[in-house]
Amino acid sequence: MMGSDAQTTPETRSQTERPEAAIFSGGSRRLVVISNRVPRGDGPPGGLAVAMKDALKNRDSLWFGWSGESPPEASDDVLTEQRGQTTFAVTDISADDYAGYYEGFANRMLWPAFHYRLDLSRYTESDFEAYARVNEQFAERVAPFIEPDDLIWIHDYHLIPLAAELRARGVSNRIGFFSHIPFPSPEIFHAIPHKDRLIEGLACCNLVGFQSARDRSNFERYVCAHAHGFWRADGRISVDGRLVRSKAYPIGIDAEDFRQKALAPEVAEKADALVRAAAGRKIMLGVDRMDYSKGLPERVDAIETLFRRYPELVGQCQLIQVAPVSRGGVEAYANLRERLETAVGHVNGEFSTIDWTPIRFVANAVPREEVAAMMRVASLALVTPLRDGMNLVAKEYVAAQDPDDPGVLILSEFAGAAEQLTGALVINPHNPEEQARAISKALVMSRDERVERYRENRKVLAERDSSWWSSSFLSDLESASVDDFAAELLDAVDTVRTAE
Ligand code: GDG
Repeated sequence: MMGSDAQTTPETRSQTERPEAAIFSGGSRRLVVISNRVPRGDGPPGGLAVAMKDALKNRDSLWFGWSGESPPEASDDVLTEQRGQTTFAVTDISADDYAGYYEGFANRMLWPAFHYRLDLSRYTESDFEAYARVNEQFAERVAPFIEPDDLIWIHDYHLIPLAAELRARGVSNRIGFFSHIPFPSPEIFHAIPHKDRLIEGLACCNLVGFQSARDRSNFERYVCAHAHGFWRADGRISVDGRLVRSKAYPIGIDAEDFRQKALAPEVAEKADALVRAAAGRKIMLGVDRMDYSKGLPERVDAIETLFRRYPELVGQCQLIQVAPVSRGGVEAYANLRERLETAVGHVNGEFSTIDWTPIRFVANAVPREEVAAMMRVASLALVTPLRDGMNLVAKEYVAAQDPDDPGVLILSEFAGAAEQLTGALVINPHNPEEQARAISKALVMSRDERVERYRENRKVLAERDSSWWSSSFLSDLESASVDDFAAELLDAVDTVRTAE
């Protein structure tokens, strides 16, 4: 159903009744974060936990998500644990639901489709039912914890319908959603089964955040062309009688913290060992989850092309590719591993000498400090996904560099990071010749040019760090009701003018 500008939804009504409170609230509201995974007390903090660090600092918060347990029969219990000012609340998902929701609809259907790989998308009705059911269960279980003034921030493609489920349960708080992965072009999105449920979920949010301007534009174009949405004068989109603001918030890192990691004494030893093992050869580095979106076979093709086109480089440089296996339960990932190992074996078989192999391939995760050490000593990094929401490796590589003698970042134009890191050598990963040319250029690039490119990238890292990311998202979410208040005033003025 197409919505009208003046339509007041239950949540906008309750917010506009007390606009002063919203204007003067000053960011002290409790934050409710909802994501598939919740940081664990033991173990190192995952990517999302690191990115959320500043958002959680000095404020009360609740972080809700999956416990990591999937027994055959899951109860609807929610276990809580207080750590500092944050309450972690977790719930089980039954084994069948987990298979359908996480491995099924989220990772066999949505992940490939959102990364432009409809050819790899696999749909079953029972997967979607499990996905919908888990979103309903999450809403049912988290709703009792939500207090009237809380800001709610939902993360990622596992939980797209969640906002609609919360609204259906009377939750009228401000809800924000952030998509860590790309939002595909309208033609691709249109092909996704149950796309209307996904759009409904996003439309139930006050704010929807994307990694890049391209993703935001794809979302808005889809909604306006296929879901009866329309742009309002205030920049928001009206869809199904709801108002949603969408905006790009490219996720950042704590660059200084990563630089310190790369400089730590125990890391320096690792770095020295790597340099010694390289015996004067330049190190090219790739660090990626083993995922078909990361352009790994294409990267191996480019290395083969490199040594064919530039035979003088044979024996002079080596690719260290770290690619820890992920999502082992999904077939496309097992196929990728096989394809990759064959391709690496082929290149190594073709070009290796007694004391040199072109590609060192590591399919296991490497400790974070070692990743930092490798980044510090690598002459170039290959970050060449076929599609990527952002790609944090690109940013980490820049952060780890020696400012006086930095390495070169080779970056796919299809990573969200390419909109920001203009000092990189930007390439099309589908073209092995272009990738090989960029590598050869990086290997001989003058120190002046490397420093200049590094400074350009480093500036972006400093200006758009993880703290900027979370605070700008939350401050826009916080002012959502102010937007509604202003919009209602404008509508009221229009009504008076029309009456006159
Ligand atoms: C999603 C989006 C978006 C990798 N191998 C090892 C290791 N890593 C670390 C990297 C980096 C992280 O994992 C990967 O982050 P990415 O951003 O590259 O990719 P996704 O996992 O696909 O993340 C992505 C991100 O969400 C955030 O919004 O940027 O676009 O797809 O930090 O360093 N870390 C360790 N050992 C490894 O072997 N310790």
